[in-house]
Amino acid sequence: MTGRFITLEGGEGAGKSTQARRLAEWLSASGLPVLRTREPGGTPGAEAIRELALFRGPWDPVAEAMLMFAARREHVAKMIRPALKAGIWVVCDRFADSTLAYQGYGLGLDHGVWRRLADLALEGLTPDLTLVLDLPVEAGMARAEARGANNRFEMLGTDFHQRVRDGFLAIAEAEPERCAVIDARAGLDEVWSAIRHRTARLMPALAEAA
Ligand code: T5A
Repeated sequence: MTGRFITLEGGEGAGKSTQARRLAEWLSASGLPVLRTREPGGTPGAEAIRELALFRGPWDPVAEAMLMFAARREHVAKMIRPALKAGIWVVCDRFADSTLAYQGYGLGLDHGVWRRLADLALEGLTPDLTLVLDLPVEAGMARAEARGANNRFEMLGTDFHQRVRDGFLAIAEAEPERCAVIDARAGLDEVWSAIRHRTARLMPALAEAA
């Protein structure tokens, strides 16, 4: 049996990394083999592209999307697909929806270009479940600032981050079967409970543990 592919999406400071860790630990404690990874990054080559994409630039929006998809292609080909094929559940902190939200909705990249890059890089790979952690922009930026270490995107203004937030909500609305919007304003435990219950729908044995 192949593994399941779960992605966490959302704006800055929404709590993706924190909840991805909890989710991976919970799945693992439920007896499932789990790989937790992140984007851009995950493999040595993709981590090198992450440095370019996040800390150099600014890039032309198409070039920036190509960098994200180059990293993603490496990640998918060398880590995600082999893991899924081996029956491992993959929990990924950001994936292709981030490119549509940030480079597309945020920076104005044509959505058709995103589609073409996604077709080329992913060859049909789609997450089984995407958890969209939704938080007002100011609250997310405050959490990200408190955590420290700004990348290039975190320093863009409120208008940009509002377009990104609206973009994630539009993506979720267009694909309600795949995407679940989680209200990330709540405390860590409440957010985790919503994530656990939604994820449990992927497998009957998990529903008992949720
Ligand atoms: N990007 C990425 C693109 O532009 N295109 C792409 O295709 C891709 C893949 C990645 C950057 O790259 C851009 C988007 C990003 O700007 P990153 O460092 O991976 O950079 O940044 P983020 O993914 O945004 O990571 P953050 O750390 O900013 O946000 P998280 O992971 O959502 O939040 P987390 O878990 O680190 O939490 C932040 C702080 O808030 C607290 C945590 O303890 C932590 O201190 N917190 C809460 N506090 C109160 N209540 C809660 N419910 C909380 N949840 C978390």
